[in-house]
Amino acid sequence: MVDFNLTDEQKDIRELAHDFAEKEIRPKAWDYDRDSTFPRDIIEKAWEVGLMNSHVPEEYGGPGLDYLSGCLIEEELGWGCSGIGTSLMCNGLAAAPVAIGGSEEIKKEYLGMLAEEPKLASFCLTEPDAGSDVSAMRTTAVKKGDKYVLNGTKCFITNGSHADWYTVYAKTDKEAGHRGISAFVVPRDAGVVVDKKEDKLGQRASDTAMISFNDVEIPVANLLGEENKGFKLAMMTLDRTRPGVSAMAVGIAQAAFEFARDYSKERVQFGVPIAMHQAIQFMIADMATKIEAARLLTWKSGALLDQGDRNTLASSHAKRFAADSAMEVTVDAVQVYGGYGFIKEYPVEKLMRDAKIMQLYEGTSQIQRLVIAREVLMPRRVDEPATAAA
Ligand code: COS
Repeated sequence: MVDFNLTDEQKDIRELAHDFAEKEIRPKAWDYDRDSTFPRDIIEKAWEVGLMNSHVPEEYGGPGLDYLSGCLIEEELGWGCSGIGTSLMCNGLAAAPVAIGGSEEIKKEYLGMLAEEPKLASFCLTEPDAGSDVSAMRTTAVKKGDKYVLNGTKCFITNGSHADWYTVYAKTDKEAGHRGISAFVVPRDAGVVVDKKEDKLGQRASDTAMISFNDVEIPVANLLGEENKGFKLAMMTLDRTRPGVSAMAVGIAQAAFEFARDYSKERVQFGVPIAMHQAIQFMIADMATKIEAARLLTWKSGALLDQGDRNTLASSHAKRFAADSAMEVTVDAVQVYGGYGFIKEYPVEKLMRDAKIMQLYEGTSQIQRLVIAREVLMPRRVDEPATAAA
């Protein structure tokens, strides 16, 4: 039976996240965006109130929340500021492969670290020549005795300049394509080098860095899952994190919608508030429908995980639709503001800039369409059950 009601716990966590976004994020969001300020102070507060590391299981000290609750949190943080929200949620992306593939010792050490202190972790998949095409990566991990030695460069790494540890994908068999990739946990002090911080169009409060590994040695115990099975681990991770990205896109769209709705009731043209003009009403109506539909797809993609079902198709539907809708809704919000929408003194141009990355990171809108097309055109190609603990 389909039930759109949230549990009392889910309502409470949503309220906590909304309250946090309103009181701690919103007052600083536009300044941090302008100055590209890393929100360390907000990260510490969010960690303190329990809004970080949502899916780290209780046995490793985390809150062990369900995926739908994670989506509720991400929507509210995205409503507050998606740049700051991305900084807060990035640990989830790095932690998922550890939770799925790490040994008991590795989980205790690295997931435990996130639960014990407001530490940060980054997910390192993308490279300058390997974005959508993950298999084209060039970073290598060569086994030497009881160590792996890593060499290579990763780019667009969220929280890369600040992370305490990194989940890194590297080739362990250069000839084997996607079947030659393995995943590792790499502590920062193993010798990770931060090459540069990117200057971005949007989400300017989030840190996006290029990092490199030059003969970085890590113990063989830091391998996640089996050698050469890292590609699947990455895909299973993205299945689990795309619902949260979708939720953040819904949050951006919701924020833009609220600003545009309120402004349309205040701004007078031709003798009446512009909300009285059908041209504006239809834009507001379309925004509302897109947000509602995106939220429902997002909830479904999270709820499937909570039921232990595979959600590859649902998470690509949600990510594709929510990201594209956030872009459309924020563009329309600027339109409702007219010329003022183009001015930085008004809030909506930031949201339009922030929305763009939702169509790019964690798989572009085109990659989501590719996944959807494969899933609907071909029989199911993978049969791993989802594990709600990850
Ligand atoms: N769960 C588990 N396994 C999966 C999977 C999933 N969701 N999707 C694919 N696989 C498996 C396949 O079953 C296949 O397994 P075999 O080795 O047994 O054949 C293997 O992974 C390779 O799959 P596929 O042939 O589909 O790989 P492609 O190289 O065609 O790549 C896409 C697939 C394009 C979907 C993938 O590379 C991708 O998601 N790219 C985007 C990456 C991304 O999001 N980057 C953003 C960086 S993170 S911020």
